[in-house]
Amino acid sequence: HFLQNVIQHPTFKDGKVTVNFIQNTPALFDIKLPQDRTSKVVNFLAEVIVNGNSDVKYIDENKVFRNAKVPKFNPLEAHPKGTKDMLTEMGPEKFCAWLMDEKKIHFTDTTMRDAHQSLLATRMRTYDMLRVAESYAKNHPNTFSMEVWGGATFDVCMRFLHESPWTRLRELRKAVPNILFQMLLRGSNGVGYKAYPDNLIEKFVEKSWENGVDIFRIFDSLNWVKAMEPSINYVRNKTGGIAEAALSYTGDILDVNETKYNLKYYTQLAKDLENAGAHMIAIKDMAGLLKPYAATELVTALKDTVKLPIHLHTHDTSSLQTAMYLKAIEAGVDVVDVALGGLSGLTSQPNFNSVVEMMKNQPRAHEFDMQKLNQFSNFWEDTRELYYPFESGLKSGTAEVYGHEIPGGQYSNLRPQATALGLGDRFDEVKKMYADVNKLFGNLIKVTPSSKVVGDMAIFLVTNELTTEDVMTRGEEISFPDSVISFFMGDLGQPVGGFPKKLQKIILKNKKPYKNRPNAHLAPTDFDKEFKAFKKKFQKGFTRAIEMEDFLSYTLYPKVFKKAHENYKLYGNLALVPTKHFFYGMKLREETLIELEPGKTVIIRLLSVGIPNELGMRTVFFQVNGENRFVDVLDTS
Ligand code: 3PY
Ligand code: ZN
Repeated sequence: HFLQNVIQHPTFKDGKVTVNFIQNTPALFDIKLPQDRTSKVVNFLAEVIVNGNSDVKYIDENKVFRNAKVPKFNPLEAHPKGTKDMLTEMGPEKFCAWLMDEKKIHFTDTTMRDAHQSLLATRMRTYDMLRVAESYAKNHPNTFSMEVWGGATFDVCMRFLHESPWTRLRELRKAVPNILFQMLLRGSNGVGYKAYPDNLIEKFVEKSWENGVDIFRIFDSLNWVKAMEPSINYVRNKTGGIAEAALSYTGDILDVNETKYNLKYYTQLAKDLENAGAHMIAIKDMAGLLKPYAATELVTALKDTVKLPIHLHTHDTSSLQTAMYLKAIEAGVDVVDVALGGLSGLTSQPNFNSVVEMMKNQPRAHEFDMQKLNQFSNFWEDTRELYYPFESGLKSGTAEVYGHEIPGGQYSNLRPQATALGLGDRFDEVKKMYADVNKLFGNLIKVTPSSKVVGDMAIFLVTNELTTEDVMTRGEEISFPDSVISFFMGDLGQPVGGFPKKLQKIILKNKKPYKNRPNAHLAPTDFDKEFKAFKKKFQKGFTRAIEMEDFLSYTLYPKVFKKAHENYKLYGNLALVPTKHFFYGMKLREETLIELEPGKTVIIRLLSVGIPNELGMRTVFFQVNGENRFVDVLDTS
């Protein structure tokens, strides 16, 4: 807008600009923002039509999208009772006791969180989720839980989709009041990549519960119980929800040479988490390394060790994980994580629809209306097409995962990260280096954020043509990535068995590492003072009262929040724009329907796009609810 003021100014047009032009022309800063919601959204569409959505790096002009059909449901009928109602009635302890008594296998649907995080770089928009949420809740109220929040969705939602994660949660909760909602919480790292002050995590947990989260899957990227304990306590003390503590699985317990992450290690960890107050235990197999026969051993041993329900999570990167589920179900696991067919498999979770079929007519079968469940799979299969630029490129299952151990949620991110750095053709080397770095670092639990440290180091070494031997022999001369230095300082906590001492010295040079909780080094958030300052700074752009939730988004991701806020002021609530038009703009004579609020819909039709004038401006003509409108946009190509 500033630029538009400059190029439209008579002095500029007449070519009489002097060095003091900007300084002496306050009118340039008189930025007129469109005030009404319709103008804002029209401006956004015009921008994407002319310049594209900057998040979309490649467009297939011939792509034809199918219309994803929402399975039928009755909007006037009340929601059938589900697990959320049961938790409200029973409270967490009784609810967990009920679950352990259940003979049938239960299912968590990860479609709206981990599935798209792992297949589509977390780009699934609230718009598509809300299209089916109510229908799903009414058709399949016997689903144990839906994972809809946390992990990478929190920041990606603001960063790339220009949405508020809190609004997403609230809207979904309204559409699904009957089924438990689940989130992934990175313990002391919240939904971020570093440690945060304890009282900030406490507030975050409290607000997540208030806005709709019921089950908190809490993990630590190094399986450090000390880092999970506070979050377990916050869930117990500040919410009526379920504290599900996760043991992140790595290696292979059946390998006789495995001395670190063996069965004894995991059973002890589960015991420690039970003692720390967990209501449930999750086996978090983030890379899909748990093999079928290992699952028999692990689930049986955990069932013998703790008196809590066991919830199993995996990624089907190897394509073996349905077999693994079969073994785990036979061994008595209580709940398994699955994704609706159209967003399942590969780096995502095993196929919900097929696992239900696998169990049919068996003692632990759980009845689902398969025709309906398959319609939901089809909905996601069709909707997924809209996200084609974000597909990871993995075409089939790969046994390579047992070597590199890259988590499913990281895989779909690592390739674009490597491509952006010019390593697109060298992804094989990156994967191999990932395994080498893990070995160099002493064989870590690798899950966000420790997995990011390993990934950063792998990319760094490949980019700089270095090997792990070079690190050991001439590491003094190397400036390592910040995330790696911070990790060896102790900023993510202490790994199992400690840091390799010699390497730690090489990486830290003269810095002194520490061993206590990273949070002990952080000043608590001063909510009174900081929230006040935040309100003062940001209230102006909001059309509603600013909330603690906004402050939490800002505190976790200040830069991302600021940008999202600027964007909001310019374009309003972009979560309302249909996905096709959000990512790809509109074609001539195409129409889009935007429901600004229930009962207030605008129909926008693209009439024409002018050629650039001498200043590079293009005029985009629309018909908005029958009236002509035009918007001038600077063509930046
Ligand atoms: C996340 O932390 O986002 C994960 O999905 C870890 O597996
Ligand atoms: Zn996962």
